[in-house]
Amino acid sequence: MYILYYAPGAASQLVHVALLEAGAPHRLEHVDLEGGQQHGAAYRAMNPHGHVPTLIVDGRPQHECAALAMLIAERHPEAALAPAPGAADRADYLELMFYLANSVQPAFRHWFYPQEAGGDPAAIKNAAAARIENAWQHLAARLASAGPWLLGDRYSAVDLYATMLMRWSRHLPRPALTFAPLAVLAARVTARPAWQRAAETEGLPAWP
Ligand SMILES: N[C@@H](CCC(=O)N[C@@H](CS)C(=O)NCC(=O)O)C(=O)O
Repeated sequence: MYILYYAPGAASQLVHVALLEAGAPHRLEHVDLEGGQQHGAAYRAMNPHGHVPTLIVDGRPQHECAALAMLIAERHPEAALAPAPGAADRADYLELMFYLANSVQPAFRHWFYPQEAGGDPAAIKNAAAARIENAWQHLAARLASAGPWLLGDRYSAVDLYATMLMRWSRHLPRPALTFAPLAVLAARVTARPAWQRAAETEGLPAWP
């Protein structure tokens, strides 16, 4: 039994949907981010970064949403959330997971928490929005040439991760859904039962 510490629509959503896709038994524990629960001693003892998600795996707290999605894919191969090592599309899978984790999600962190970066918050947000828009261009071009999924003909954790991040852009100057191939991808991913159930459980407003 996994235990997922989550907040609605936060980075924990990737892990929540991956657990549902895998049919993995889990319990949810809500973390009150607005109330600052993530900074309290009890939560920090599990996650010294003060972030969600935290996933308890075999009794141990683990962090980082991308790593957790990859771990779930590895522990539940029957869910087919990732190409197996040695598969032809394994390199693309790793590349895209790390691209989203290293280049795209950190730009969102700058957008939502510009004070962490130091300097002028407006300038930091502008730069973050430009980086995010650039990522949408890159992913949309990829889908246009080799869709319908980001790995081509198979759904994977990459689509899930990208869709969670696309949702985060809904109030940015250039939301992901203004790129037609990304809107198609979001529609496909959000139609899946796992996404729908997670969104309902987390109480998320309809999107897209
Ligand atoms: N690198 C972490 C970042 C997670 C993250 O930024 N979580 C946000 C919510 S999306 C959070 O916990 N924010 C509360 C805070 O920073 O106080 C991950 O990918 O899991």
